[in-house]
Parts: sequence; C-alpha cells; structure tokens
Amino acid sequence: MLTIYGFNSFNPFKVVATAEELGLDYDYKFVNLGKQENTTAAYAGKHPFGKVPALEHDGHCIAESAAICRYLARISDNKLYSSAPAKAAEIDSILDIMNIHIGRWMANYFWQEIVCPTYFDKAPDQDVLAEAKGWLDKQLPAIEQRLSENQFICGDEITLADPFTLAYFMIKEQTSIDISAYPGIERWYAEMLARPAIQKANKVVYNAQ
Ligand SMILES: N[C@@H](CCC(=O)N[C@@H](CS)C(=O)NCC(=O)O)C(=O)O
Repeated sequence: MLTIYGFNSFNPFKVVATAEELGLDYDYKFVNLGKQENTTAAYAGKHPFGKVPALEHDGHCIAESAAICRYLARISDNKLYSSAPAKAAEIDSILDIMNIHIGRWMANYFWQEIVCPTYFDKAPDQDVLAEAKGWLDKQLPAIEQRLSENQFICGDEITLADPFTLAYFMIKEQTSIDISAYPGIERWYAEMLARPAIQKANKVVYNAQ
C-alpha cells in the first residue's frame, strides 16, 4: 500500500493529484503542520527535514514532491512520464522550472499573503511580493507559449508536468496572483480543474483535517 503524508497545501497536492491521475490506491495521512505534528516521534524518519509530502511504500520512505511523482509514474509503467530520455527530460525540466523558479515566486505569495497573516500575525511584505511579481512576469510567458500551442504543458497528452504545475497555479485562488494576461494558461487551468482526478485530489488534500 502507498501512504502519502500531507497537509492542506500545494506540495502534498502535487503528489495526491498525480496519484489520482495515475489511478493509484493510497492511504492519505494528514500531518497537522499547525500543531507541529511533523516534528513528533511518530513522523520521524518519514522525511529528513520533517516536511510534507512524504511517501511510504514497501518499507521505504521518499521525500520531495518531484521525486515522489516520478516514483509514482515509474511504478505505473511510466504513465504520465516517459521511457524516452528526451521526453522524460522535457517533463523533468518543467518540474524543476516549477520547483526552482516559477513555483518559488508563487510560493512567496502564499507565504506573504496567507502564512504570515494567519500564523505570525504579520502583514505581507510588499517588497517581496513586488520581486515575485517581477519574476513571474518574466517567466510565465514560457508556460503560456506551451499552452497556447498544446493542450497540455508537454504536448497533446497529460504528463506529470500538469498536476505538478497546477498545484502552484491554484495558489492564485487564495492570493493576488493574476494570470488574466495568459489565455493559454487560463484555458488549461479551467480544463485541469474540471478533471475528476483533480477534483478528488482537491477534496482529499484541502478538506483533510
Ligand atoms: N521541496 C519540498 C517542499 C516541501 C515543503 O516545503 N513542504 C511544506 C508544506 S507545503 C512543509 O512541510 N512545511 C513545514 C516545515 O517546513 O516545517 C517538496 O517539493 O516536497
């Protein structure tokens, strides 16, 4: 059995949405970060830094959302991924672009506009938000170009890149991230949200408590 450890946030959503798109059976264990359950003895060993998501399968634990998503695809005959090196690299590069670049700026919005006021009674830092917006203005056109030419981010078929990227774009529902200048992204976003697997993942991750 696969066990996914998560919280109501975008990193666990990537993994649950991928598992749902792959049609995998899994157990979802809610780790309440608000109550610091990720620092308890029960969670020790699941993730080297006590973060979520983590995956437990066949007696081993895997950390990092991109690694977990690739693992889920590999145990599913490379569905949503590829055994062809060039295609796999294209998908990998989107996962890295989201983790290291675009997602980093979107996560700043989440941190400043949601986490700071909710958990630290702190107002959003406008300089941090302005820097994030500046980088998103430079980087989002690369995703827009793909989605104005293709139904999905890496072509005509859904891949790991789609649920992974969607997790970050969903931050816009809670923050001032604005994608109205990008019609290709908006079209893809609406289509992704309508997918039954994504709706199920949404319930699993964001309704858990
Ligand atoms: N790079 C990691 C990020 C994981 C991460 O930062 N998770 C957050 C929740 S979305 C977390 O566990 N925060 C609690 C903490 O850092 O103590 C991944 O992609 O899995």
